[in-house]
Amino acid sequence: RVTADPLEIYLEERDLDRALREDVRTGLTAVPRWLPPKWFYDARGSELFEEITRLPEYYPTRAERSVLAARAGEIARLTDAKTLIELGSGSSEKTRLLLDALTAHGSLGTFVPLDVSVSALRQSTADIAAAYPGLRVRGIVGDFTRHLDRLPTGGRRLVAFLGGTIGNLLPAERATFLAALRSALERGDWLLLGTDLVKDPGVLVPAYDDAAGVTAEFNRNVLRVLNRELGADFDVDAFDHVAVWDPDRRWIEMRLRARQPMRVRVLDLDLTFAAGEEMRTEISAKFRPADVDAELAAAGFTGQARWTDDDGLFAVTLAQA
Ligand code: AVJ
Repeated sequence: RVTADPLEIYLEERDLDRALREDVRTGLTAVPRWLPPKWFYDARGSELFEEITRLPEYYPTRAERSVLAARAGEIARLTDAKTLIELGSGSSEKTRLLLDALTAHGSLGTFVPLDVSVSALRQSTADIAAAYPGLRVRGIVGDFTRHLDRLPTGGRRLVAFLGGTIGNLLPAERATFLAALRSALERGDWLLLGTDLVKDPGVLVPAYDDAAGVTAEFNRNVLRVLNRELGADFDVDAFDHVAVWDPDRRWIEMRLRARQPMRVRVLDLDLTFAAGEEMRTEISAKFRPADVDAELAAAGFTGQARWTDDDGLFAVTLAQA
């Protein structure tokens, strides 16, 4: 490698380890048990997620990409952004549409992807630095709920939070996150927010319970992470993948269901699972357009524009701080 390592590491190994232990202790001793979705994304989990985005049932990635393909030029003109920051950037694959448009528009100097997955960031920063010569690429390994104060400051920033990842936060966490993001920004900076929309459960549920079983493997991967990182002894294949639509809270809930009674040791915990016991591993909230406006307004953003794909599956909203 001739170029300098473009990653700024804010999530040190021991930091990550401490956060994982805390989450596991809190979540696995709660009733019902739960685990936060960010621990899905080790190298294997990030690959499985990329595989999910190519599944026929998983429409959000394709729908959002079609919006960005149609609107990236308009977004570049409206924002005139010098710095593009991407939260939860993963592979940054769809972000290339924004990078292309902002580069053509001529305003962009720096791209700052932030993600918890070191492996995904190493790959994406290297790929993007190679594809966009002249662009400064500064990857940040971090948690978007904790490291907003580490974002670069100054000069017409556009923060992209795509993929519907905001839906993985609980409503109260979303409000806290959006308010923190607003206060990390200067008036006039921009937020481009991707949100999946409420729709027929006949479309929603298969997107989180695909026929090929990739989402099931992705879900079970969190147990593999706990086994490897904490020396837990989960019998991973004894847990079934469950995806349910909650029409009142308007979110998809992913769970892992113990197929038989089990005893699991993790940290200093000795856990008993009953047959059929479920633990929650992710929520993925779906929005009505008015919900997005209300949540952005409550955090101090002004709505500027919203676009959806031709089938009305997914929304991309541009708001200003
Ligand atoms: C990328 C986090 C938004 O919630 O749809 C995909 C993750 N989980 N299938 C989502 C996910 C199950 C995805 N996000």
